[in-house]
Amino acid sequence: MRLEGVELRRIALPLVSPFRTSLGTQSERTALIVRAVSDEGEGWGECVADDEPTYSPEYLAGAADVIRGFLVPALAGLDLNPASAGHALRHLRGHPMAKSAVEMAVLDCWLRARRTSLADHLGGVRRSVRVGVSVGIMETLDALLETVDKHLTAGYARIKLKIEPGWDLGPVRAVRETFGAEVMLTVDANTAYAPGDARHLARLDAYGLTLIEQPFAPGDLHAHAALAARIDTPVCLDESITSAADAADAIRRGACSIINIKPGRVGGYLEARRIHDVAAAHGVPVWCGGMLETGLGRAGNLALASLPGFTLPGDISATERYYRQDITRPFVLDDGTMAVPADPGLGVDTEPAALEAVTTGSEWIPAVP
Ligand code: SMG
Ligand code: MG
Repeated sequence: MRLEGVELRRIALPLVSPFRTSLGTQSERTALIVRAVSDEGEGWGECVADDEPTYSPEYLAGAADVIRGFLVPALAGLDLNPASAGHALRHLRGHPMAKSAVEMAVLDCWLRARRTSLADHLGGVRRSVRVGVSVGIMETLDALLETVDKHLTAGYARIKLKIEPGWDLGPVRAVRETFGAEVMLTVDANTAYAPGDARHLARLDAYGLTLIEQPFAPGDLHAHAALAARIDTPVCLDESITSAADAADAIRRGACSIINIKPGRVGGYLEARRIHDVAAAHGVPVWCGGMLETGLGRAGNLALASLPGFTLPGDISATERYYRQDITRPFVLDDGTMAVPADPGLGVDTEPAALEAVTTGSEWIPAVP
């Protein structure tokens, strides 16, 4: 398969409600949508970088620049398949979200031409996956309880609470006491704590959490290992893990016993599968994280979450939890699960009018070395 070029679209999708984490508040999802055009057809990808380099060092304008200046030229003229595309980008350091977006579009294109679904290509074993919802930091406990109630009533299989200093023990206690011991509950700090907060975080042990996600800075595996040794709640890493090598290192050092896998953060679906394989070899459960994806990323993430090691519900919620109008068909919740797309490639199409309506800019990047 030969790449002819890539159409890069910038989109802005309003969120149904603002999403506050320890990193800041988001009220719309801006993203880059990649359409790869080849001699065998086209494929779609999505870049999950944010406007600002807060969650990770990448940001959308930078990702567009890297895609235009380095990634598309590196793929030009090659005989492309999933393995050769990854190989051709390996010498370019960093920029996993930009790489993931391009790989996703190439993979979708290649799989559509071969009538194979992404789930089958990755080795998925489930037709539907259990999913959870990530609940942002709220103004009041009442607002939090009302939101959690709505999601539990909808049937979500797990609730994740965003936490930060000043919004941790109280909200967790309130949710546990209100909704009972059976609710699968986790917390995500997005690096908001310092190693000296370990004693405070250990108090979360009282609430039977399934995991605590990324309390400390991405590079501080030592602090995560020290916390893991001190508390009963399993420590899960998100921001710290950007490759299968990182995963192996973190597991070996005792810094986590669970891993959140996001294709964008780790450079694509193929590296995501490698992390799954490394974790499985160590008996470490994984789950699929979310970056407020459009339907394109949601489709791909459902395929990834159908792999056998994804034993915990992921941050893959129904479309209506994020957007009134997505750029694909809506994804719906069914008894705490979502269906894994079975059609070729991502198994979902963009809806041209919906995509056009949220496009704020576009460019054509011809594949020339
Ligand atoms: O897509 O449902 C979703 C959002 C899940 O909480 C979520 N993502 O750290 O796991 C995480 C956050 C990252 C995005 S907010 C900066
Ligand atoms: Mg996280």
